[in-house]
Amino acid sequence: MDTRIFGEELRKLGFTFFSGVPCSYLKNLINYSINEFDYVAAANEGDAVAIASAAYIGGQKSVVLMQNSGLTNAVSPLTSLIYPFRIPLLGFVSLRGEPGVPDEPQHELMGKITTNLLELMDVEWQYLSGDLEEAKKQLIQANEQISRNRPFFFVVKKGTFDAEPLKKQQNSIRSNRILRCAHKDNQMPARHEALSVINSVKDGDTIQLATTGKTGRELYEIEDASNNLYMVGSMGCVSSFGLGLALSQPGKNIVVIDGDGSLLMRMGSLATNGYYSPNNMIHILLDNNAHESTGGQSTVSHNIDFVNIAASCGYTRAIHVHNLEELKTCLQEWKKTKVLTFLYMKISMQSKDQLARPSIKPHEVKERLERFIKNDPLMIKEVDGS
Ligand SMILES: Cc1ncc(C[n+]2csc(CCOP(=O)(O)OP(=O)(O)O)c2C)c(N)n1
Repeated sequence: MDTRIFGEELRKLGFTFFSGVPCSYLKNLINYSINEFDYVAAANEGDAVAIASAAYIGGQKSVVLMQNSGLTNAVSPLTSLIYPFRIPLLGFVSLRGEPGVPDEPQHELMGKITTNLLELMDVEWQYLSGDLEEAKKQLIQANEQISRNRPFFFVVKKGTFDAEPLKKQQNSIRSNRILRCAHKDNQMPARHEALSVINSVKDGDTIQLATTGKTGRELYEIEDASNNLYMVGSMGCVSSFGLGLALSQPGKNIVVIDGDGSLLMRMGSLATNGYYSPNNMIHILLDNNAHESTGGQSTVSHNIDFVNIAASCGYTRAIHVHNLEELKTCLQEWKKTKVLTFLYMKISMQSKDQLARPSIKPHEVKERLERFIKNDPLMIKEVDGS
């Protein structure tokens, strides 16, 4: 079918934000998205789901594009981000390895299980018709599903889209401007002390995103606020989620609070964040060299120079903070200077024995955050306590 006409149908239905990883079967639709829409080139398909999910919460109807082999990379955020938070993404997943169609051996199994996998993940799907008029009708059905807050994926067979040449892409070269490495002893505060400082600096335009595990639980205990989001699942996706929110909500200050285990799980996200460089995002890594939330098992972060890695990925500022006072100063500076900033802090491994878990459900956290973003009067009531 004509890729441009199909793309314009997507626009008419309000889909404006795209993220994904290319596949040759989807090449023409991906080229069109890059040429005509806001498109974020993710390092992997799971990051794309997190980026697009946040852009949706930020007010842009969002689309993810991926090869079916990449669906496996996206299983964690599809099952533990968009499902519990009820985020309605529109997806296009190619069907490499379609049974009966000759293809490479690495696609054979995935070709057989793609649609089953979507069903297992409670994602409604259809094969996308190659007939434009039929496909337009399918899009309308998909959009109805999205408006009911449910995700919908199209499975795309070979040759569905007509050729769409990629226009010349404007590549941005980002370079680090401020790099401050460790130069004195670290204070090694507890995580909750660092979180209390971060929380004390927030203002009415701040959105705080806390990574999976005890980081979210401790932030919740310090203060459960409408402008907080606790990732709970989709470990490693918090900064990709921050990127999607920062790009879709440039007027908000996005504070991403990460852990070493989480960041190591999806370190490709640093490259994507650095490339798109949203000025309104600060990424704070609290490194206790451990998966503390699951029993304190060591990570492999002991050897990693995260500050230099963030700098070389294009974070404008990458700073090692040695103590809580520096943490506060750097956060305040970021609010004034507003450039993509990475703060690294070593923390000790200690937390309360009886740590609460958010009693508010993930989808309620999302709905509350959406109201905060839209500055809904209902929200103002919640903040007032009235
Ligand atoms: C994909 C995935 N793998 C494993 C887990 C289990 N898990 C939850 S929190 C956590 C540890 C996170 O480590 P880190 O980011 O360093 O934070 P810390 O617990 O030290 O605060 C793990 C392994 C998970 N939720 N998701």
